Amino acid sequence: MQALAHSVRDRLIERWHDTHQYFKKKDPKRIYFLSLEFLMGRSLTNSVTNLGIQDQYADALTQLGFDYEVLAEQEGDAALGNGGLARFAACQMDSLATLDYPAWGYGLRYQYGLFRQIIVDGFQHEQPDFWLNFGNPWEIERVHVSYPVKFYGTVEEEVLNGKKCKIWIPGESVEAVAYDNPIPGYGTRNAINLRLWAAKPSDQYDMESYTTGDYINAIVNRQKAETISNVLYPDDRSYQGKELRLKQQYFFVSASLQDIMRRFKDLHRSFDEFPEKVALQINDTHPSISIAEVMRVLVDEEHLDWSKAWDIACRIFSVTIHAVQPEGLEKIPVDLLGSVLPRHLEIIYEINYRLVEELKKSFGQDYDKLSRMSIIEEGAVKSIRMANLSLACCHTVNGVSRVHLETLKTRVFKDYYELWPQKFQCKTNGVTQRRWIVVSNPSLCSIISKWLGTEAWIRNVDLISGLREYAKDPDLHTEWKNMKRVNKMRLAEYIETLTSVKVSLDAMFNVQIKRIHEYKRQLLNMLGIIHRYDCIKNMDESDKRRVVPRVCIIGGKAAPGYEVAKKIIKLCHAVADKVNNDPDVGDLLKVVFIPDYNVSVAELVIPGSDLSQHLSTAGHEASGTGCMKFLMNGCLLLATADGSAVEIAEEIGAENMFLFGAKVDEVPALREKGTTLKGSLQFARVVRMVRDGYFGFKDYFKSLCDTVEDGGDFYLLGYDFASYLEAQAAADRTFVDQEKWTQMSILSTAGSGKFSSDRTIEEYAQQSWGIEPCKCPF
Ligand code: GL4
Repeated sequence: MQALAHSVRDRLIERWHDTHQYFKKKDPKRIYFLSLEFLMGRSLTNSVTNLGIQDQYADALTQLGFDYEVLAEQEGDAALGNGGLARFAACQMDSLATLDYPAWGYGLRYQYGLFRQIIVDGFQHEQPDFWLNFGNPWEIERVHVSYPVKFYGTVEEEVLNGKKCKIWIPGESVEAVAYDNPIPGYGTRNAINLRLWAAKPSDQYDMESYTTGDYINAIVNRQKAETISNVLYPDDRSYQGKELRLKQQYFFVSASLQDIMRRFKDLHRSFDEFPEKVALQINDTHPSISIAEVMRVLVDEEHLDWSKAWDIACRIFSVTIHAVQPEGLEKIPVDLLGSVLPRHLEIIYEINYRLVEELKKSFGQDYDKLSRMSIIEEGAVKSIRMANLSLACCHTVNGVSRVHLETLKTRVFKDYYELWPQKFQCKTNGVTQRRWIVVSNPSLCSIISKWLGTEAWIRNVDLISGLREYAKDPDLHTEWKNMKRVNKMRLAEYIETLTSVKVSLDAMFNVQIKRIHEYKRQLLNMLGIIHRYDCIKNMDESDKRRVVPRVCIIGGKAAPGYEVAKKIIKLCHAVADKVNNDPDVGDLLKVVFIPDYNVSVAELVIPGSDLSQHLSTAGHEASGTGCMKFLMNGCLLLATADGSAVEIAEEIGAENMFLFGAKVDEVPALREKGTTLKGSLQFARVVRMVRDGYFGFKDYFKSLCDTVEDGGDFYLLGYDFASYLEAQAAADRTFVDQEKWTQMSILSTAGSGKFSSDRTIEEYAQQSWGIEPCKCPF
């Protein structure tokens, strides 16, 4: 595998090198994509596919006595991210390369990726992911590309050319070393760069201790420097008020901006041209300290006037918000920021002062509004609102689905929307069909190309709608069903190897794979399964013959400190234990928890699924991208009208999916009603079964049951339960009619074109970044 990977890497490097020479020669405006997380998964098959050399490699390996697929399976995942946000960043890189945009990705090269999930007696345990232990063939270490990144210290005043200015005297310096990861486009020679920074001790680091003889301490301090890029925070939503996290953010932002400015200065003298050459994309609020850093460099180091520098900053930055709730937005305590980055704190205060003066012109003395819009949050812990910093500066603020943008406009950033409506834009997420069809479902890929008579859809996915014409064609149906069966067989083997559970290929494979979270309602899924189990137990043999057999597959990681999510994982296992060993049930129902869900597991599970579930309480999933991958693979969707599912229904027709549950605008009123809302009797019964210890662990599950009862049902499981069961029943009825099911499946794939990250990237390029393709000649 290593040898194979190194050989492919050589091909990659040629293109990557040529692309950068070409970009340098043409000097187009570049997009720099700053993200604290990239979930790249495996690289081998993606690279050989995009380079168009898969057949040659497979042949050559056969001659050497190896099997390409077996080798490809050996590769581990690069898991430098948590979930959807990070995988979306990876899909965007693929589209940027394929569409020939002059783009760079910047992030952190974590020593430990997202934890590995192991299950012991049904409980999640976390183990570190030593993904770099045997080296990473896909990266190129650039020892000569390194920059010092400074922390702590003090700010002093200096007089320069008769003008007072501030200078930062840092207290600590850490070296950022570049590791380059080539990202090949498909059907193009372009290969762009994802540059990840690793922290190394600086040479000047604490030289004093060496000279004063404090040798041991000097070495311990050197080691501390490396901890900055050591570990990825494993929680994808709540903000951690941690010094290390802030240092990670500033570390990658500072190194990236030094790199970007160096590249700019190689060819340009004046920063007046900066906005014509540079677009900076802030992926969620994590990199927003870059705004203060750009101001610091332009004002303190390049000696530009404040207003000139601010004008430049406002023209280069755009941000995408991925959160739904105001609580999900990052706040950094003022004391912490002031200690780690004292000059940046001053700059943020200055930005805020000018912002509030500006706001007063529009809102007068409306102090409530002014305090809501301020970058500084007063309160028990005085904090910096990183989202407000981004809003004040960025020319574009993007939401990730139409529903999400509406939430940003009407709730989360209402005041800002009223002031600057033109900044707010919708860029519905997408996923790359290269990885999610071509790489992970080669049989489907061949079918699509055969029926469309072209492979052009791999670069121009709108063509995929051409399948609609054949949605009723019996020959296509046969091929489609065969493809699904083969994929299910592969998945069934995987399930048996991992869990020893044998599943029937005739059953409907019903899947929910994603991070475990209360709002994603894996608990609703489990309660639905318990209801189904309970029904089967109470049936006579003739009723049983009418039951559609189901394999319920669940997978996902819970953040290590998230107790409720961990209890849900345990409940999955407790229910699985009972159901799978019940002879009354047999093949009518199987429950499987797939451990250590990650990108490569998704590549296996998605093509083998019949039905996929997206159950977030309406208004809570900003977009969701898993549903798009299932859609592309012709799996039917059972979903709430939330995030991108609303747009999917528009594309494929609501009649081709199973929608259920309260709508976004109904949710607040339902919550108001609170205790007066009654879940159905069926709901009460299944919760009681868990409470009474039917699946064991009675005391352990008590608090989990409490979350959905006694008026505390914040995510409205009780309210949505009846309509959820109805949607499940509708799925059963349709599954019995295989022709109808297959037709809906074909229409799902045919309607998935809009949900390609190629479309998303084109929208960003045109509406936010103002960049043009720059195609390297072959
Ligand atoms: C997320 C959203 O929760 C998810 O709906 C969205 O699809 C994704 C990419 O935009 O971003 N936000 C966070 S935080 N994690 C996510 O996965």
